[in-house]
Amino acid sequence: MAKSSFEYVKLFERSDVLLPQCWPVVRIDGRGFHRFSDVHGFRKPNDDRSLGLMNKAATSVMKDFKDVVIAYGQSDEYSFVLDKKTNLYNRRESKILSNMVSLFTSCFTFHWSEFFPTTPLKYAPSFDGRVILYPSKEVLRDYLSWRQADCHINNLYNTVFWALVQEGGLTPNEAQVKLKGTNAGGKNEILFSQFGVNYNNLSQLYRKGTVLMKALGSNLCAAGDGDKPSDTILSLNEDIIRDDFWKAHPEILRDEG
Ligand code: DGT
Ligand code: MG
Ligand code: MG
Ligand code: MG
Repeated sequence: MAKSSFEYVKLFERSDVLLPQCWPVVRIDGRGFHRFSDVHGFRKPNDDRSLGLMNKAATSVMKDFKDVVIAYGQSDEYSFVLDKKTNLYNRRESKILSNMVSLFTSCFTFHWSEFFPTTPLKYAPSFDGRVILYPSKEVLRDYLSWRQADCHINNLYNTVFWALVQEGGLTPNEAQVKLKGTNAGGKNEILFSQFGVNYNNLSQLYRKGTVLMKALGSNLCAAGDGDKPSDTILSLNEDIIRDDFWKAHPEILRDEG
């Protein structure tokens, strides 16, 4: 068939093929979730319903996009690490990114009422997304460590902050002033001496975030429900900063050639 005289417009498109030999990481983050969490009455500092819904949406994304080798989530964000050799959409960045963000967002909305049965959605949530390429296992691990350290820092702050406000009777402003300049030890001390809370005994879900990985015949508890074993996604709340996790799962970032 002859080409139309309009075909030339395709020349205006640009290639956005991701570099080879690198691990693509897709990170999505809730847009304006400060407001979204307020409007929908999220519990402070952590709401198990929203964390559960985030994990559900991420699990769905991982089941659909089989080249995701590991995912890490906390708060309103999730990072999906694709296999270094992925050929998903011929490594076209905008195809990969837009499809993953779109599926995540629709799953978040689709499963909303399972996690928030008594809270109707008041407006349509959305997520931003970016792709970052990491050229080595070391930098990729540092990326994931950065996100998990962020989870810990924010969670410790939020846990003390809301204890001071909800149980200590301080105004948000007073709590902020009290915490200004305190280090981790200082915050732990306030939690322990004033509220009898040992931070290290709080749920790992809050302190460590969530790691999703493929089951690979493992008999650990699975997030899957009646799926083929190959489809089963494991949900863990482990430390991924130290070497132990990566020594136990060398297959995740296998790096031959
Ligand atoms: P953005 O990402 O630039 O569009 O703006 P935000 O507002 O989404 O900011 P971000 O992503 O830095 O921070 C996440 C917000 O989501 C933060 O204000 C706290 C809120 N959030 C996330 N998870 C929870 C939760 O479990 N409980 C409550 N109360 N809030 C949460
Ligand atoms: Mg953001
Ligand atoms: Mg956000
Ligand atoms: Mg965020």
